[in-house]
This record gives sequence, structure tokens and C-alpha cells, in this order.
Amino acid sequence: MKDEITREDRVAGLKGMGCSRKRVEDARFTQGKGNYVDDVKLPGMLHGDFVRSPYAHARVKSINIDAAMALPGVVAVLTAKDLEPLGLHWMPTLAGDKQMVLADGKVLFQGQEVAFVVASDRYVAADAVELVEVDYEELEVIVDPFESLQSDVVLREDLDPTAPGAHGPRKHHNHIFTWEAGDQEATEQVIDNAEVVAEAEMYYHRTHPCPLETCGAVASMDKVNGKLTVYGTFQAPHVVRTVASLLSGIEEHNIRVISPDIGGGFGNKVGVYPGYVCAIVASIVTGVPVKWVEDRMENLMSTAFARDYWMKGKISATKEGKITGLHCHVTADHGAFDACADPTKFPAGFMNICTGSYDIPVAYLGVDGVYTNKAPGGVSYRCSFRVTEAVYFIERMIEVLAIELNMDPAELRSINFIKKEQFPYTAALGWEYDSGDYQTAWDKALKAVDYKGLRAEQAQRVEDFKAGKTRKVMGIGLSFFTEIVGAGPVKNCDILGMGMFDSCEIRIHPTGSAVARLGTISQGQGHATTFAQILATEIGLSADSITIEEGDTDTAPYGLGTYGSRSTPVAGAATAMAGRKIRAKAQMIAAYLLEVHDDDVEFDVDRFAVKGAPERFKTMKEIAYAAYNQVIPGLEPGLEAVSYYDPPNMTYPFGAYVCVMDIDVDTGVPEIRRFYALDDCGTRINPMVIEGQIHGGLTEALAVALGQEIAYDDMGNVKTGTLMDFFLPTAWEVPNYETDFTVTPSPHHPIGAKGVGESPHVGGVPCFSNAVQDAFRPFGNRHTNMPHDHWRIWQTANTLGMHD
Ligand code: MCN
Ligand code: CUM
Repeated sequence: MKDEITREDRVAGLKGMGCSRKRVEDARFTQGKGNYVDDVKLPGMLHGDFVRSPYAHARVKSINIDAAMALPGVVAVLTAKDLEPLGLHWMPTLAGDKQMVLADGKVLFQGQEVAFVVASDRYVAADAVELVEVDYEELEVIVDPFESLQSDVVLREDLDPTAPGAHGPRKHHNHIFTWEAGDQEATEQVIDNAEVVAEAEMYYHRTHPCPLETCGAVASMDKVNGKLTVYGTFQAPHVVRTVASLLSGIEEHNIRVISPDIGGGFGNKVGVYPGYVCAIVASIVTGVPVKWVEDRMENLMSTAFARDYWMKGKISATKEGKITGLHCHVTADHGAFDACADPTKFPAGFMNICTGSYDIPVAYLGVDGVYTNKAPGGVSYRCSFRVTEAVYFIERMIEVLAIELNMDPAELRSINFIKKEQFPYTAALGWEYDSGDYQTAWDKALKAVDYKGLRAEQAQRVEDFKAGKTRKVMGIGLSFFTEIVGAGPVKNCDILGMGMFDSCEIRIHPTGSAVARLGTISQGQGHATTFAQILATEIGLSADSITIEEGDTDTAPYGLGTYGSRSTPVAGAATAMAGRKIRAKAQMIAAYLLEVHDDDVEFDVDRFAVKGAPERFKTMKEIAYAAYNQVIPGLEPGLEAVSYYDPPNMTYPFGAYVCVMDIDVDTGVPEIRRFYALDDCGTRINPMVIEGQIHGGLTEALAVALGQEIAYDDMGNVKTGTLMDFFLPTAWEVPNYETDFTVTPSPHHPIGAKGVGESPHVGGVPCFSNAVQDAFRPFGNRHTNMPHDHWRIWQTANTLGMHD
């Protein structure tokens, strides 16, 4: 029998960093005890619902609300006319543009908000929506960004066509901005004189995060004490509070924003939607709480989409395969309003990470943002601010270059990786990569899947196919990605002027348990579990006795929220730093209690012990009690700390993915035989949570690569507005993922951790797409666009003459 508690026991008891601790929030979530926005029910609460435009582009000639108002239970019908005196018929977007809250003279996309009905219950509101009579005059619709830049049709009549926009000069009345990085002249020169050049045009189609819980808000204006409380599906509650204050004129201390449990965000819940504004205005007007929760179709048709990038690339290399230059131009479809959620200085997000994991001496990127008659938004969906597009672009360019060079694409990557010794590495398009060891990860991945063996099998399959022995071809999808997450240094990254730091505040209770509050907000990522683990290791109290709270602006310290996989790199760093402040004070208390000098005690797992005399110690629990209940000369009572953390740089996680796929050329159905994902996110806080993040992100990557799309017809009708048409993978389509890792800590992060939430999506999409394309490579395929649904795959086979 063990009679002594060992040091290992004490470490295990903390459930600190590195422990696959089970998610503490799941006890609630799996028993229906979550508290989501739609669970918020306040006394006297009314319900709002939108009248939405059936047209993608039309003039609104008149709106008649009489019949709707006559319906029993209807309290108000708001139109732009009602919001105008408050200056709220338009609102600023996160991208420096403005957006109609309710249609002001015209509508610019199908599903646009036209009027807001407020009624005693949700069903009455929906009935009244049908009774609002809107007289539309249809206008010419533009859904193609290239056509938009040529068209005489002015989409945004509210803008001066010759005046610059938020990001500089505009070339045309439907043009939003040009954004450039790198050296255009030098790049073109290198490419013009190169031994080998490969070119490709690719469309990264429009898609949508489609979180299980749609967006919504409950606004409650208490006119007696002047306090506005807003519950909502907000990924950035403090930003919402500040923006609400600036827009409404209500002082910020009188606004309380609460993000309760969130049923998936994936970027869809970063932006500000007309529903939030209307719920707030309606509550101010009616004096009672007003709830607005959108339905699935509204979510798919009107809230933040993702991608919609038309990318044109040129890549040059020597005959031996050393890349010499990269040129990229993007035509970016932003829809009717530029509501992209990017840091202010980066209207094309971090697309200029498009040189990827490769040492490319010279590069150029130009992005043109364009208005069309589609829903606004952009960026969202496990994207790390357009890194999804950047990685897809470079990982396709590498494949196309490999074809041009007649070289193995795995080998081509190896030749061009940024080498371990080159970090910190400054890329041609400006970013300083903090750390990496790509070759080690790549070799591990290729070995794990027996890459050589797979290629041999594929060659045999091609022969068999040509000999008529099989109708299935085999693809090996490769992807090596570098992510850029943790926005960001305040000097580079802000949203509407608000610097992107983050925060943590810790309060240790006398009995040695604690509460920590952060400026971020979990939407399913497991923050309550993992942030407690960081603290457990830092302050020596068990994670089980640390409560993590987020999302209530009245209690949590100011922070910029959760997106761009920034919680671990920024708030996680703040958590460690705040923990260290606690530890510093605990050290003084311990030294006093042990009657030695501060420098003579050292931290050991869960205690401070006298150096050289480990039997003389005070546990953190004892120290916590003393902090409150024993007078320590020269020290204030209590044990609390707060840290606001402005990271010196972003973190650069990376990964190596391989997908093995069999495709039936007669049905176009792909079968994923194997998916191997190696991720390096630096120090791993909770391996099981990381694995969950990777499974989720890969599944969303599978969706996007193999079928998911927000498609429009020429009239601007959304063809994929329901889950009948919009592909959401289920267990049926999802393969068994094999996960693996290497650990390359971030040199500047206090615990060496990098973000991971978006990595599997960023790296997964090109991997699935490359697998499809690789299957057809031996038959002449260079590039085909996603989504690779059965029909498009069949068409590819058909075009290549494989059905003859
Ligand atoms: N983690 C870890 N060790 C690391 C890095 C992260 O254990 N080295 C853990 C973290 O402690 C956290 C989780 O992994 O519990 C994700 O951390 P991080 O990568 O910092 O990402 P964020 O918490 O900032 O989450 C945002 C990211 C984004 S931007 C999208 S989009 C996305 C994603 O997370 N949305 C999600 N994953 C999601 N997962 C769920 N379930 N729901 C969403 O809406
Ligand atoms: Cu880009 S989707 Mo996430 O940043 O919330």
C-alpha cells in the first residue's frame, strides 16, 4: 500500500497543463442544462421577427404596416423611417463600411432586413410578418464580382463613387478597396525570367459556418435605473458593449452585455447584425424586454458568410524545384456591404500569409474587394482571418507546380520549407514567423502513412484503371500549413480602433479555491476546462477548484473576445501572467510564514518550500488562508491579480495532413480511406480538447471541400437556404481521423502555447481538395474548383474522358 503522496501524485492532482481532463461543461451540456440565448425568458418579454426582401436588388417604393398592426398581439412594426430619427437606420460595420439596419430606399441582397415586427409571441410576430405589404421595384441583379466591376449599375447609391473608401481609393462605383503587399515589380521580373512557371486560377467558393444555434439577442431596457442589458450570441461581448454605447449614447457603465452559453460560433457570431440593433431599439421603445432569434434559413441567407475569393496565381521555380517567386491576385466578393470582421489594417485579413510554409524570396499579393447583390459578412468560419484562403491557394499552387516540374509534391514541399534554423523568419509578405520545425513534422507524417507505399499503390491503380480492371481511382491529398493566430499586437491589430489585447482576473478564496474571469468567450471550445488547467499549473491549486467565467461584461475584465484562435495565444497568456502575479505574492506570504527570506523559498507544484529543506513548506491552500486571515507586515490582505496582455507577436502553429481517397469515377462518390493529421500548436494544454478541436475542424473542412456551398442563381436567389440543400456532414460521411503531434513551443508566449481551433480547417480543406485532384492528376487534371460534390467529381472524370 502506498502511504506517501509522491510528487507525481501532487502533479496529477492539479489536473494542470498536459492533462486530458474531461470537459467540465459537458455535465451541463449533455443533460440539457445549458443556458442559451433562447433559454433567456424575462417577465413581459416581447418577440421580434423580420420582414425580409425576396429580391436581391430592388427599390422599396412603400411599406404598409396597417394590416400587420391590426393583428391582435402586434405591438410595433419598425421600419427605417422609425430608426432614422435615432440615427440607427444604418450602422457601422467592423470593416469601416456601413450597413442598413432596415431597408432604406432599396434592398441589396435576398433576405435583407426590411421591417421588424414586435409581438406578444414568436408565432404572432411571424404571422404579422406576412401581413406587412412592401411594394418593390426590381432592379438589375449582379452576383458576379467581375461583372460588377464592369457594370453601370450602381449598387451602393449611398456612397460617393469617386470618394475613397475605408481602405483607400476606389476604382469603380462597385469597388470597395485594393489591398497590396510585397514587391510587385520584383516579383513579376523573377517570374518573367524563371526557368519554370506554373499558373492557376481557383475559386474558393462562398460557404457559411452554420452553427447549430442560430444568432439571437434579448434586449432589456430598464427605464427606472437607466440600465440596458443585452443577452446575445456574441463572440466579442465587450466590443458589443462599446459599440452599443457609441451608437446609442447610453454610457458604457449602464450597458451590460452577457454572452450566455453559445451553441457554436465559428466566426458567425463576431459581427453585429440588424437583429441586435432592432431588439435593443424595440426594448427602448416598448419599455419591456424584446427577444430576437433567427431561424435556420435566416441564418444561412443573411448572416456572415465565408470565403468567396477568386484567386489567380503564378509561381516560379528553378528546374530543380526551388521556388523563386509567387504572385497572387484576388477578386474578393464581399456582398452588399463590407461587413468583414478583420483587424482594421487588414481588409483582406491575413491573406498575405499566402507564401505558406515555404521560403519564397519574393512575392506579391493584390486584393480587390467588390460589392455584389449577396449577403454581407465574410471571413468567418474557422478561418484565422482569410488564412483558409491563403493556405488553400499556396497548397494548390504547390501541387500545380509539382505537375509542371513533373516532381513528387511531397518532395517539392521538402525542398522549399523554411528551415528550422531560419526562425524567427520574416516572410516576403511581411510576417515574422515565431517558430517552426516543418521538416520533422513532414517526415513524421509521410512515414506514418507509408507515403512511398501509397504512391506505389496509386501507380498500380492507374494501370489497373487503364486496363479496365477497376473503375475506382485513388488520390493522395497532401497539405502542409502554417497558421497565424493570436491577434494581436495592439500596434498592428485593432477592431474599430479597439486594440486586440486580452485579459484575465483571478480571485483566490481563503479556503484555496478560485474564480478567474477572462475577456474571451467559449462557444464550445472548452475554456472552462482548459483555462483552469493553465492556472492550476501556474498557481498550484487543482483545476477542479478553479471556476472560469467569461462573457458577462459587468464582471469579466475587458477583452476582445474569441475568434481567430486568439484565446490561448492572448487570453491564455494573460491567464499565465496573472497566475504568476498570484504566485509572486504567495511567495512573500510563504516566506513570512516559514520565517525565511523571500528568495529562500521556491515553488514546487502546489507549495512553496524552503530551498534545500523540502520538508519545510506551506501549501498554496495554506498560503491562501493566510493571505486573508493572518496579518503579513507590509502586505495588503487578499490574493487577487489581473493581467492585460498585449502579445509581442502572433503565434504560428503548423501541421502536416495526408488524406487517402478512393473515387468511383462513374458515381463521383469519394470514399475517404484514411485521414492523418499532425498538428503542432506548441505546448499542449489539454490533448483531448485539442483532439476534439481537430476532429471538428476536419469535419467542417470535409464539408467545405466536398459539397458545402452558399450558391446563388443569376437573380440573386439563395439556392442553399435550408439544410436540405446546404451540406452538413453527419457521422455517415465522416471518416476515422488519426491525430498526431509535434511540439514546437512559441518562444514569446509565457507557456509556449499556440492556438489550434482553426488549424484543422485551414489545413484540412486543401488536403481533402488535393486528394480529389491528385486522383485525377495521372489522367491530366491540373485544377478543378471546389466544392467537389459527386456531380462535379463525375464531371471532372467526364471531361478527362474517363467515361469513354
Ligand atoms: N488548446 C490547448 N492547447 C493549445 C491550444 C489550444 O489545449 N496549445 C485548447 C484551448 O485551451 C481551448 C481550445 O483548445 O480550449 C481552443 O483554443 P484556441 O485555439 O485558443 O481557440 P479559441 O479558444 O480562441 O477558439 C476560437 C476558434 C475559432 S476562431 C473558431 S472559428 C472555432 C474554434 O475555435 N469555433 C468553434 N473551434 C470551435 N469549437 C467549437 N466547439 N465551437 C466553435 O464555435
Ligand atoms: Cu474566422 S472564424 Mo473564428 O475567427 O471565430
